[in-house]
Amino acid sequence: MQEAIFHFPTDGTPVKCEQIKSGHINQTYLITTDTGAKYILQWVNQFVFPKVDAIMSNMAAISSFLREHQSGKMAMISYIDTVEGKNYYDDEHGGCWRAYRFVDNSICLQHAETAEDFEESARAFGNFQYALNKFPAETLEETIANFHNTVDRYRLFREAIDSDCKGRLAQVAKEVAFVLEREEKACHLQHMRERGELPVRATHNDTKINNVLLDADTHKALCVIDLDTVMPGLSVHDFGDAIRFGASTAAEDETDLSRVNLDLDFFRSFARGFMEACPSLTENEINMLPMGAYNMTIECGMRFLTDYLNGDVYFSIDRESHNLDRCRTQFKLISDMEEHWEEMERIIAEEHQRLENGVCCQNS
Ligand code: GN1
Ligand code: MG
Repeated sequence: MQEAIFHFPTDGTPVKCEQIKSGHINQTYLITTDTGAKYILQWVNQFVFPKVDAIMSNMAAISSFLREHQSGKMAMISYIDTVEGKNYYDDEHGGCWRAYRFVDNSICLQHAETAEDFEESARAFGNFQYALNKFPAETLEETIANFHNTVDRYRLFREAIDSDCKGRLAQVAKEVAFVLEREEKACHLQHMRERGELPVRATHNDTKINNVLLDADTHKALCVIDLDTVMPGLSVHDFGDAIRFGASTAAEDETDLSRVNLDLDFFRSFARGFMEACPSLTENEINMLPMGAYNMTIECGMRFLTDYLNGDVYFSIDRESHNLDRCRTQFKLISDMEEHWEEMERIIAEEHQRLENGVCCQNS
């Protein structure tokens, strides 16, 4: 890391480096120089992201599109070129590094403390989605193949069950059955996508609240970050992943499952912010927002369980049962969603209606 930062042109000499503990894949550091300038330096996990060039070129295409088409609504992170003139530094020991200037006075929340903050993050992701409405999604590379293809996630899950390489299968029979029983509903959106019933768009695909930077004083969104998984996808997945993470009443790795529920007020706040900021959503997309939340939650739980069976090779862990704990919170959320399904649908319908009424009033 010390070697890596010196490949980037910084204002002053780097004197301090602190790790930012956020995210399960890459490693992120805050670097401060002797002049007080701050930078974010990131090590990219090439096991997860073997196509670093594809990530960087997707990002370049999106930034230039947004610069041209968006009237300065939201900033974009722009990476700094290395002193060698490349957009990342390859340390030749299997590590890729990139850097950007720290966004002044910004904060990144690990969970929303208020419904207002959550709604603001929804507006940020909704804006991002709307700004990319006319972007030719098919020109983006898939940085991770079949990332949110739930049918393929089931295939990988079954492979992990069949090989049971760590001998952990017997211990998770209940969780395995939970996933298998819900296959049809879990794959519903993928099937709609294949039938052309949902538009394939340029989407973010990792819409946790900690992927939005907020102004430290006003809590207004400044920009959306972590664009590694921007690729062709479904807007309902962007909605759903944010709900999965942000509308849960407990942390993703909470072990006391009685504390894990879907907060319906947060669900409403996010739906309001997202729909308001993204008027390009089609009727089908709006109707499928609850399904987006269901889909991302079961898929993510299945991914944690798959990784647990595979011996924790994908998500970083702090304890042996970490991925198992994470998968259990997702399944608890799913049970809660099943119980409140009609309410979730009603909230979306109400928020949609509210928006339509608002638009009518503005037009008349
Ligand atoms: C990973 O690293 P992070 O926290 O941004 C994962 C997401 C999961 C998330 C679960 C590339 O994101 O898909 O939803 O963990 N990212 C990748 O918290 O797999
Ligand atoms: Mg991420």
